[in-house]
Amino acid sequence: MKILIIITNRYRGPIPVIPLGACLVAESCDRAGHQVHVLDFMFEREPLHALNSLLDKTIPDVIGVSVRNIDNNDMQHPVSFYKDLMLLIKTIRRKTDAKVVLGGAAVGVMPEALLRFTQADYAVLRDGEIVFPKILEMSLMVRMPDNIHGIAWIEDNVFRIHNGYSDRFSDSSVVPDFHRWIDLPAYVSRFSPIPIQTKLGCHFKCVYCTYRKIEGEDYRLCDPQTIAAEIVELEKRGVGDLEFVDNVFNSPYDHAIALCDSIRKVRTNIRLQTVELNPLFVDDNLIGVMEHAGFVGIGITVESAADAVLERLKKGFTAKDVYKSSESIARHQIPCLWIFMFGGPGETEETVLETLASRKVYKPKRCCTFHDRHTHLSRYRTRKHCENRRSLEPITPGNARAGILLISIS
Ligand code: B12
Ligand code: SF4
Repeated sequence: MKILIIITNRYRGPIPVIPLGACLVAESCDRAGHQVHVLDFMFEREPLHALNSLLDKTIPDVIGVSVRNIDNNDMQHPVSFYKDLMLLIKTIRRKTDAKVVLGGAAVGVMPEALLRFTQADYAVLRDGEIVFPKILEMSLMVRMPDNIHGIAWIEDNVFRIHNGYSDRFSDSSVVPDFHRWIDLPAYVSRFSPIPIQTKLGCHFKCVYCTYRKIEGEDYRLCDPQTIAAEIVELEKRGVGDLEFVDNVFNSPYDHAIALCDSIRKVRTNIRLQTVELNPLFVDDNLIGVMEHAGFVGIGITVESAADAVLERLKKGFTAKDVYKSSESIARHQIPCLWIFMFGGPGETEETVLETLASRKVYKPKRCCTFHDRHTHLSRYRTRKHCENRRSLEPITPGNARAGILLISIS
């Protein structure tokens, strides 16, 4: 079959993210014997024009639409990306009878709303490289078979869903040959590291998190040696920077240790990074093996160092764990990005001050605060509490409503 995969993401903040998932889907369709074309909107000046010209030349049987972001998650300057899908779908419908299948992280978060909004034929909730080729197998797609897990559709105005997860790491590749599908140099020249995923699933229950909806609660782990072998291949192809995009890098702890050991053994020079450490599983052993594996930067999202807030956010760790992890990190050389979020449930003047006091242990060299213009927490003036920092925007009285994000580098 002729397949077109459209990568709709054009957002470039903080970096233009390399579309790992959509490329994995393209490659698995190719392996299944389909004729695959990828249209990446990221660097297209006029994306709809590019789509129109393509559809003038060739009519695909099925069009997969990859949707990563619903919005920009920015309360001060909100942008809704999903609205752009309307014109895209209209263009497709005007030019072709192709079935339209939505996929991507956004679809895992809100499949019904996106199906209803776009009127697409099907939504793939996750694991696209396994699920999408199965949909293609039913060439006419007259009805959905019961044995495909991870799809949804609207039938007689009723939302239908087949939940469930696939064993993604069993036989499909972990890193696609990006050059075949996208303009990789254009991404790399804008400081985008190559993304790699070593696990799916998270058993924590943080109240604000969508990741379990996308990936599930049960862990699905990739064999550490497979990842190490992929990294060797990537280095041969000239890759310099790689980022682990796991929901939490260091849980399960044993998997993270085994992974770092495997990477250390293959002696790569690739610069590794992750911003997804959980303080509960940070100790000297972990940071040591990460340094030996080639990590040049890490990030830890603790949100708060006050028990009253951590408990209400259901983070699954305590302020004591935050302190313990910061002591371990401070004993090593690796630069660490500390990410806090103020204004969550249970936040008071005392809890803000408690969290800011933790800087004495992790000793930030620089701090930036991003905050909602109208948050009443503004009066706590994080600026006053950070030493040697460059504050992007001081928090001033009178610019208040809900959340402040504090990012510090130690
Ligand atoms: C790692 C990550 C980041 C990293 C990316 C680092 C990097 N080098 O890639 C950083 C921190 C930079 C980042 C930034 C942002 N992120 Co982010 N990120 C993630 C995270 C944790 C993993 C994404 C990932 O790479 N997954 C691995 C790949 C393999 O999976 P995938 O892309 O989803 O693809 C699979 C399926 O979706 C499907 N699929 C994908 N395409 C297609 C196409 C078809 C046709 C089909 C059938 C299937 C299909 O199959 C694929 C393979 O199984 C997700 C949450 C999550 N658990 O998914 C959030 C997530 C995607 N991010 C999100 C957001 C909002 C953002 C930001 C806008 C935040 C901000 N304001 O800065 C930016 C946007 C960046 C950009 N330029 O687009 C949201 C998107 C949903 C929403 N609410 O809008 C998510 C879901 C988290 C959340 N808040 O809910 N992010
Ligand atoms: S640990 Fe991370 S991925 Fe897991 S539920 Fe909490 S925020 Fe989500």
